[in-house]
Amino acid sequence: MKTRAAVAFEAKKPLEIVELDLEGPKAGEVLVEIKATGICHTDAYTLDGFDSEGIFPSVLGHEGAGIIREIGPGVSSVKPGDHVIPLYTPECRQCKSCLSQKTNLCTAIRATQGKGVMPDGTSRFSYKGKPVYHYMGCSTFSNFTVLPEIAVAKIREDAPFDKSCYIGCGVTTGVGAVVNTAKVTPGSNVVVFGLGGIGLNVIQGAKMAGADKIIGVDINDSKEDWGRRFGMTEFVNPKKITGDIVPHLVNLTDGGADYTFDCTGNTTVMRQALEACHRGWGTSIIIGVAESGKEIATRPFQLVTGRNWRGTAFGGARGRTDVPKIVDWYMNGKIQIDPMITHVLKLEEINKGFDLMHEGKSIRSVVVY
Ligand code: NAD
Ligand code: AHE
Ligand code: ZN
Repeated sequence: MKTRAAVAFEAKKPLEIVELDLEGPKAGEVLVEIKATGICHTDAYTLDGFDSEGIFPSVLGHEGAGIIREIGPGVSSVKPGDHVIPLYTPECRQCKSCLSQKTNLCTAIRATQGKGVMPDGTSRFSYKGKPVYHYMGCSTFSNFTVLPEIAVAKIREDAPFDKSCYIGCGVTTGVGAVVNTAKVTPGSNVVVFGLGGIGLNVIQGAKMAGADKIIGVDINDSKEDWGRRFGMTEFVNPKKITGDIVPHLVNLTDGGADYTFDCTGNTTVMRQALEACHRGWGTSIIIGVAESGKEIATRPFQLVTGRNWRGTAFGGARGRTDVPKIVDWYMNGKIQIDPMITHVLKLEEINKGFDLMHEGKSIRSVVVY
């Protein structure tokens, strides 16, 4: 079949809207009609050539929602007509990682996913007879996409696609980092670095978890109002304070934060986030994805004296199990999504979504097919 898609032909070039050929689902795979997709900073990072797994030409996008239109042989957990959210972190429930119950990082198809192909080693997308690669196993910047059955979460049918797509990455990552990874306890002091599409969800997760102080840190002053809307109690612009941000935050939190979250992808910020943690128990969670080749550093003494440094992917969520619950949280009003979707675009306008993100003018842009 044919599908309209925004293709990344080369790094650092705008996406091009073209008609691709799409092969139907093979055994264990499903064809999904994508109804809406968010644009996450990770898409921009890959398009900008910062991803060590970046492959071109490819169909980016990993924050979508849609409807199953066809199933391949052997598929039993979903059927045509089901509403689904594609999962870049699948849940096979059979691999060592899934069975361990210690991580959400299913390994069933991770190797082929990182190479831009389906589990059989081939791409379903092509353009003028040449393969176009998948991205993060999702490729939601295409109106139709093929996914392994283990990489879709079936969700309730009354959830609007143009909002629920955000649960495919940003919402789950931010809220999940708080509740699944950090397990923030009531009364905690929390510092969130980077108040974008992820950081604001960390803030709303921290508020939900009953955190006391929720301090937001961003170099863009316009993010202060955004943070306060979701529960931030104090705002710090590191460019506007005198001296170093770390002692400033340590002072604000009576000796250091119980939990800090990096939602910037900047390795200098990651160090600040760790060092702003309380001696003896503070935990810093890395969410941001750093550019290829970048490394983190700190004095080992920071860890010797009891600070913990951890990371999280997809908020520690087990997709097929947890995503439908997060959709319920949204539908029941436990978490907010609507105000964070600042821009709704047509596929033809997708590059504008990247520009708005880089200019700091959007929280989330959503493309509706
Ligand atoms: P975004 O562009 O919406 O937000 C980033 C925010 O960080 C902006 O508000 C920006 O002003 C702020 N910022 C940038 N540099 C800063 C600095 N030095 N100090 C303080 N604030 C700074 O991006 P997003 O979609 O929220 O994504 C944030 C990060 O999370 C990205 O690195 C993205 O790749 C990553 N991410 C990781 C996961 C995961 O599973 N681990 C999932 C989604 C996104
Ligand atoms: N491909 C990169 C790593 C990118 C990365 O860490 N991705 C996160 C999700 S970001 C979503 O917006 C993730 O899920 N990581 C775990 C995994 O298995 O990829 C690189 O450095 O090569
Ligand atoms: Zn993402």
